[in-house]
Amino acid sequence: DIRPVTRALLSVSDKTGLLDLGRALAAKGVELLSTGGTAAALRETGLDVRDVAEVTAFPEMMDGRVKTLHPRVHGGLLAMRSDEGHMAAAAEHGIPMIDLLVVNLYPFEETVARGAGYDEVIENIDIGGPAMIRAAAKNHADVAVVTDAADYDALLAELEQGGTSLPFRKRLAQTAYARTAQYDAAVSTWMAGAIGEETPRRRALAGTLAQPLRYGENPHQEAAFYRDGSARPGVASARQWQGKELSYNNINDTDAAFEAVAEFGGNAPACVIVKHANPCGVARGATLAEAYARAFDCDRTSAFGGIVALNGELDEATATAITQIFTEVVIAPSATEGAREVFAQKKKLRLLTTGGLPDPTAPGLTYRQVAGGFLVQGRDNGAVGFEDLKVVTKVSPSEEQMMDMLFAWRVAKHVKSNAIVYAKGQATVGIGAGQMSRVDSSRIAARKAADMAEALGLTALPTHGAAVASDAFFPFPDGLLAAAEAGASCVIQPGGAMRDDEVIAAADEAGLAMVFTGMRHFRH
Ligand code: 93A
Repeated sequence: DIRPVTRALLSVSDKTGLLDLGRALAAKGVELLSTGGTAAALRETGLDVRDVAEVTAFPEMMDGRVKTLHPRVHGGLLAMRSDEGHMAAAAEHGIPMIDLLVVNLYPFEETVARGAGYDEVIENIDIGGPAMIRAAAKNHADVAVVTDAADYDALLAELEQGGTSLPFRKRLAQTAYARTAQYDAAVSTWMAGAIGEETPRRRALAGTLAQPLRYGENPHQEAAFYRDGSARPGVASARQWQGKELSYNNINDTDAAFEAVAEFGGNAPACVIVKHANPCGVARGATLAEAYARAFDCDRTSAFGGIVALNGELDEATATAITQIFTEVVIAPSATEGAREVFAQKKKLRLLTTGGLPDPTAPGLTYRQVAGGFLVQGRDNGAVGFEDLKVVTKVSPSEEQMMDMLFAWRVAKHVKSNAIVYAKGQATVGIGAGQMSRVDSSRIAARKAADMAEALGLTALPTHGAAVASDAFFPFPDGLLAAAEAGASCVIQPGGAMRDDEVIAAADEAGLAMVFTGMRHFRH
């Protein structure tokens, strides 16, 4: 199953490694066919190249939109060498056999990434390249197709043995189809954004490999990180200034932290500390350093080895405070030189800057895999403001309570369900995450608040007078009563339970103020 290569077609936008490859092929006596720019580059080094235009007897036309889309090209890629009929047709129509195809596509993803306009992006949709790649990959029984410069060396090694082997051609074909699938998915994703139609119902799933990861959630799991080409500021597009390579869990946690901090906009300092994809401390402050200190105070134990997300420029004072304990990753829109110098002392600490904050209300899609399929949904971009809150109790909340309730609510959106969040003075004081029962989450949040009081030597429980948020409605009064017992003074929750009346009555009885958001924030 070794196939010698007598003729190769090279058509590449990214000309990395092209000249070495061309020289090596020519040295083995391979005839080189090429399109305009590729042919010119090869000729410049003195290589003999035949223009595809000569083979097709058509010039490249329409600004290059039609170069290789011709039976003399596609016949040479698709003809089964073992089929007499195919070979007779090729002979009759003067179709030369192409044994090797080397193509990389118009840089569509890069063009989108640098913010090019609609028409320029459209012009960078490659048509002839994917058509040839798919043809050659289908016919891998006879033809080798290389779509990744990283495979040039392996190709030359195969040719040393007189030709390409079938297993090698199969692997190349599989890589080739992954590339065209990614490419079309990138086009579809970009178009969805361009026309404002980011619907989960018509979505191609694919991404571009950003980096292979050392391992996955656990060391025995293989893993890789893909970019989906979205322009959203975040961990996927961030610049890493220093520190160890990001791990799978780092990326997941950093994303959770940065998405959560973006909830507070960029106008006033805010900080989120995340552990195991859940916030363990969230706070606003007069300065970023103060916001960090207050977030840290919520749960000093869990913050150890955590991920810190900031909504503003990391400054020296905040950087210094962060380096006092072991921190895995810090992510912020930007960082001052002074802050970077402080971090430079901590070689392992990863610092990421994103250039901006994502818009929490922006549309987009999220994915989750289940056995045999994917679940796709619109991002949870729901946000409530003061005007959406409905007071349902006899007691009306004060302005300060309203602010704390909304703060707790925004945090609860980023806590795994069942989520219960206590907040006071624009800082969390107790977070209960990820329990199967809402009452358990309430109890845990209250216990965390008691731990905080002990750690900080507070005389009163920090839940005293706090706002409490629940990501979904209280089905029974028990969860709410647990919050009242812990000292909460006001409650924010979606409402809509069958027993809302009972829950409201219990709140009135306990003298609590309660508001309904009319929106739920499950996060599983
Ligand atoms: O505009 S195209 O879709 N029309 C074609 O017929 C065609 N054939 C190859 N683009 C086409 N290509 C692409 O041209 C290749 O995929 C490659 O990326 C690029 C190489 O062009 P050049 O050799 O002129 O630099």
